[in-house]
Amino acid sequence: MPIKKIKKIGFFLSLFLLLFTTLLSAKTVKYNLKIHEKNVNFTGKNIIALGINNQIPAPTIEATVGDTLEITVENTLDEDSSIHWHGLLLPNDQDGVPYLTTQPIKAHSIFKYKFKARHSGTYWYHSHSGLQEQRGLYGSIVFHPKGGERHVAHQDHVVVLSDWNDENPNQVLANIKKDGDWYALKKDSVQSWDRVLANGAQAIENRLNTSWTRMGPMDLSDVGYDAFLSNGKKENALAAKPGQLVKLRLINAGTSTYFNVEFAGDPMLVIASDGVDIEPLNVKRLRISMAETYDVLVKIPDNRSYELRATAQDGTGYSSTFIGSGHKVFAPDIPRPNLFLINHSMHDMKKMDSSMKEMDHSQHKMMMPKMSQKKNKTIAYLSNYKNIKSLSNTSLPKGVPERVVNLELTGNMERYVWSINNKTLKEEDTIFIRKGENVKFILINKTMMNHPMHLHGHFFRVLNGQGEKSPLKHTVNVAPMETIEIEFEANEEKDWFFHCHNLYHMKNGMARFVSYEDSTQVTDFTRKMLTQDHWYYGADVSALSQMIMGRLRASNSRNAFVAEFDYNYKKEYDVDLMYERNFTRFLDVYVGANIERAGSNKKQEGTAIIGVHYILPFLIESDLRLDSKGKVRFGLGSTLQLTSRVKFDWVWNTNKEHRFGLSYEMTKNALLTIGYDSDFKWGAGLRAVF
Ligand SMILES: [Cu+2]
Repeated sequence: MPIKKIKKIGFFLSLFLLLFTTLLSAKTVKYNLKIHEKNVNFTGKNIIALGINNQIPAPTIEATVGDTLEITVENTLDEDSSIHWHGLLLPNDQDGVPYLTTQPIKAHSIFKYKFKARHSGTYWYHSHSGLQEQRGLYGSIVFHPKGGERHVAHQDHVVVLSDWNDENPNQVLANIKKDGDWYALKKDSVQSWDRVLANGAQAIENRLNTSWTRMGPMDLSDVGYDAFLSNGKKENALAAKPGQLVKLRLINAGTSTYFNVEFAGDPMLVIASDGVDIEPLNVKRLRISMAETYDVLVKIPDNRSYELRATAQDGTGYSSTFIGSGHKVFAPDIPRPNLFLINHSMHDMKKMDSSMKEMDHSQHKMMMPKMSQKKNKTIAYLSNYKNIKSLSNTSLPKGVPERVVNLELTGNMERYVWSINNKTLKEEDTIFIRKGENVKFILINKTMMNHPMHLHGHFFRVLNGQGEKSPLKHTVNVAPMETIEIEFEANEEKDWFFHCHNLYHMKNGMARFVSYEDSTQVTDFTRKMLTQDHWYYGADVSALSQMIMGRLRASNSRNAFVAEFDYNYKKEYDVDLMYERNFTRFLDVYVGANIERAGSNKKQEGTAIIGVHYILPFLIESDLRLDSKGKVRFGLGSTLQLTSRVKFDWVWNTNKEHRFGLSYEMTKNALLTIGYDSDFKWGAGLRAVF
């Protein structure tokens, strides 16, 4: 046989063998997941949570790239559920966003997901229905690369971080709807004036600056949690021998908590972000946003047990994993951040970063020979993306059309409504894109909170100054007042969810559909099911020695029905009934009626009223109203938080009416109050908020 022909046969034979072995090694991986109610006790109290296969977190889904996953999910709950595979590239109808991409898994029914593992890394899955994620429906995903892991370690574990509240999440949401600062007292993070003064001139200047620009004081989280968990426990132990290298796949499955992760031993080597390998970074403290994942390597130096501690960013608690054997070595305590000394302009955020100086870690090479790097530097605190570099060139295709979309992240803390370009999902639902173009999102955070923005079904590049090596991610945090640009290749089809991964922000409007423009699957029904605008109720009623007064309110994201009343024991009363429409963070317009019985003749009088509420600098609320008798009334009022439990309320108007009072919060629902009213004079009593 001529050599040429033998070569040819050899070529085809090896091609065939390659194909054959690939087919042989690519297998179908099956999982059965059963969603059910589960009794838990994280805090000493028995609570009914939600689990999968009797676990919180749910079982790890593990596969190798090329495998086909068949995951049967059985929903045993009395309500709908769903599973979203966070960070995975997969067919649109497997993405698990109920009504948008996949039908919800109805109560007491089964759904079979089937998709291929297309890329390696650490990902996770969670319910995308209601607030079920907060109740325990989350688990990890590990996809191994075909040829083995890039970084070989002696051990490989997932560490799923989460936040837990004994209170039902729907009640949590109802509370923060009443008052965005509802949990500040529980967290001991009330930003009262006594604390501002105690923090000195800089704190006073910050507060005056922010209130002049009509911003409320910022907090790092809205919810006060009862526990923080690593793999479903406050404390875990992982056995490891001295000298072992341990890979930890960190996943933040918290619904509204950022974690600062620190290891008690030498700095961690961060090797992947959101499932994608990066140029390794030595990091002492790592900030992980909701829904992000980071892979890190740690080394166990000796016969002791080293703590990996994940501290909630607001400093209200932590969970631990002790790795090794023997005596415990603790990670350092992270002091609670001083919110009074953080100024939130872009400029100052940068100053903060650079103040966390990079420290030289010269002994590092000796301690951990296998983990040493060319650049022998340790980042003291990795809290943003500027040092993260992709291993490969991530540039988008050249010479294709580019679409730029400006997205302002906006919100109204007073009403607890979150939005994009000042519109909730209900008010504006779709960002249209076209297949084949490069899409750039410019994310401009106009609020005092962080927003971890997540795009389904795509990896985007974070334009962090690393050029061709800009990292690929599926979730990017945008800090208060910060602007971040991301870009991606529009190479999918249909519709994908894009939203803030703070569950409470998403639920209150900070979300969009990113739709390929020829897609027809978003219907009126989709909109009806996904953009429900729930009504919330609140009451604030005082029973005082001289009068009874209060305010009842029913509201959704833009509308409110409000009743304000006072009544004294001379049977005089004054009632305002109003329908209020919200336009901007600062402006509401209302119409309604005033019913009054007062003065010497004690005759009841009714008038129609129309007016505006407008927020002035220093967060003073103004009220300008006209009644059907042609009378104009102008009023002002505000609340000053004097100490963490004492507040001072005042109102004044051009009818020569005024009222002021001091209230002491015994609990969030019950207050003692003392006050003066220009008509009804001094009195004291009880105030109830519910
Ligand atoms: Cu958010």
